[in-house]
Amino acid sequence: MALFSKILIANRGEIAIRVMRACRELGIRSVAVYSEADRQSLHVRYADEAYCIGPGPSNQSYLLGDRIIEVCRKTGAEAVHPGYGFLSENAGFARALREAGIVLIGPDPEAMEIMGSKIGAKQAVEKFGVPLVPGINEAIRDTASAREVAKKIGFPVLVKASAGGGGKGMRIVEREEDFESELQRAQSEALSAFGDDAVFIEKYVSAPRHIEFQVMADRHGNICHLFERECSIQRRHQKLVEEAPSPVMTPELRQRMGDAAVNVARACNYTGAGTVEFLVSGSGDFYFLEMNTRLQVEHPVTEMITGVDLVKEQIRVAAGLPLSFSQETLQIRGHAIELRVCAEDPANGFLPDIGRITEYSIPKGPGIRVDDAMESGLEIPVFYDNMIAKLIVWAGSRDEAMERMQRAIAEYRLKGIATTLPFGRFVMAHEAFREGNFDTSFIERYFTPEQLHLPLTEAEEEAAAFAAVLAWNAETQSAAVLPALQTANWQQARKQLR
Ligand code: MV4
Repeated sequence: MALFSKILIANRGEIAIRVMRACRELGIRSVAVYSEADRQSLHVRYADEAYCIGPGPSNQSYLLGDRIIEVCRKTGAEAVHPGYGFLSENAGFARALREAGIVLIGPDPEAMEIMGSKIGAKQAVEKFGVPLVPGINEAIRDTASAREVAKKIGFPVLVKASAGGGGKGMRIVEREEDFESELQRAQSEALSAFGDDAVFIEKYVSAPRHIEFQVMADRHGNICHLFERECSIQRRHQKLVEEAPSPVMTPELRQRMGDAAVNVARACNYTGAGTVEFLVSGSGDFYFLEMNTRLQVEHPVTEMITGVDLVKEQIRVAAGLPLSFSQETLQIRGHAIELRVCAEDPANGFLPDIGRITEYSIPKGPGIRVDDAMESGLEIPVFYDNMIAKLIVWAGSRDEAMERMQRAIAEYRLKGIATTLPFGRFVMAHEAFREGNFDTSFIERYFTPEQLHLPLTEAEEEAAAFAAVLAWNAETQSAAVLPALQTANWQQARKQLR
């Protein structure tokens, strides 16, 4: 069976380039779409052809499915890769593509719909024996009987919007007497945020870990999991550091959670790459939370430990080929950590920062991968999310991976805006992180802006100085200055160039 000859990438930034790189290696031509704000963007230049689809705001460009389908028709693209965000989990878009005879590189709209409703998802997976947080798996209609259930499972309980996800539309209810008012508030919030007032309740699991499993399924009945990612370092449901494998996983727990993840995929006839999210309590119990029916931002850590190119695999599966691996052939090798480099200021409540990047050069060397779409002089458009790059490291062990991440952060040169790089440095140096002893409350519990100013270690200082020399050299276009700096005192070079 042949793969596609042309794929349209309905996204921008680093993920668009990530997908186009896979296309290039597979001999598939890539079509970019872009907004007026992205004329200068690298994904436009990386693609074989590129078409402007509208003004900067997403709802006038990247979210316009009809316009994207029009570009497919015009260019003869046979398939669409939606990346993450934008239209990636939009069942209506998946249906429109199907009707237009264009392949979506992703699951069927039916699977997106089941998992798009948290209540529908819980009902579907329950039949497959997947563990769920104790609660009500249907929309609450009668407040009085819901209150009785809440009493039975015990306060605090969590009221969640069925149409929500990623923490949107969640309310903790600590005391029985607040139940009715909190429930009403949750319903009206859900209605205004999602146009759907369906809410359900769960027992509140305090200070859980967030561990998710990568799954992949083909159209021949094969479903595999590609192990877990630990994603507990989050702030307001925004992940900042992810790693694979999880430092608390045991082979026995991995087996049970992996089986559950495969069953979640089975429950919705899933095809392609997906992620099954679990909460893991302090006592090691795990519960299905939700399934994300797309490729995730943090997919590279899984690629690094398994050696599987998830985007190529998605493309193969979408073209009707079977998975190129089986559960038995998959193995975990080493350890990978990802840091999201976002344009926000950890010293100032992680407030988004905007502006132009005046200096930019990325770390290099063994075990380092940077997925970005950035160069010096580029401005970060205000319309989209503020992730500039993903810094991913791989090493043979978790300890070595943390040390490699520290070197990589030190070598990363990014000036003009505030980023989460110093925050990553804080995490890598923190004892609780180093020991693997943390949960979703890590940032709340341990982070204060003062801790961004830990003095540089000797190793960090040297790595930064070397990167500064290279960057300066590249900028002045003069290799002749390098020997001069090599003979000069390093202390001098550091002072001059940092
Ligand atoms: C929970 C929970 C505790 N108990 N459900 C947040 C995102 C959404 N996917 C579900 N979330 C949670 N659901 C019960 N029954 C705590 C969270 C939660 C959380 C989950 C994963 C990662 C970070 C989190 C941060 C705060 C709360």
